[in-house]
Amino acid sequence: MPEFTLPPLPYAFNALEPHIDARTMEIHHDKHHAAYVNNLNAALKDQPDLQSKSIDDILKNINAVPEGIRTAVRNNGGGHYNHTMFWEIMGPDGGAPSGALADAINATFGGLDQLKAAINDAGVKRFGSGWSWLVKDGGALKVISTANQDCPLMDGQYPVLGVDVWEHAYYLNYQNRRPDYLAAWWNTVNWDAVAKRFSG
Ligand code: MN3
Repeated sequence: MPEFTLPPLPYAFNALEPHIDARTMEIHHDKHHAAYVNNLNAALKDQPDLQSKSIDDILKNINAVPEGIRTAVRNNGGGHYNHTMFWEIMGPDGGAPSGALADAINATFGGLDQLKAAINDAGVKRFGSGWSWLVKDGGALKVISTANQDCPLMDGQYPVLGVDVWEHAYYLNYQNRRPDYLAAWWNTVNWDAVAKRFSG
């Protein structure tokens, strides 16, 4: 049967230092993300129809998942998708938004600094665990946050960029200082990858 698999991290564990430390990246990818993949496969073990779908399609139609496994698929399927995106939109080379993405950020938020402030604010205000996102909602860009591993795809929105604000994403380096982690995190954003998601 087809199974979901843990994608390899597209750079070394220490590639995002000093902003995100190697040990955090190793645990986050090899333990946390791996567990979401394993638990998703376990939840879908008797569901050949769902096994043959993409994770995107499963999340977009989360209410079509049988009730008995829906919470497990929501949490672990969301966790799989969200982390796959998270690794993709980070990288050691940084850069800045350009082209159509930069234009849309300027038109919607007034500039990159304002977008960062909105994402950071949504991330700081997310009580407990979750994510802060830049999403496409119809034709519009919006900043939202979600709880747990909920994914914007579940609400018909497309995640252009998202930052994990679970403590496991930052606790070793930043302890309880989520605002400091969020401020540093922007140094790790791979804007070319974000632009691909924006135009895709
Ligand atoms: Mn995480």
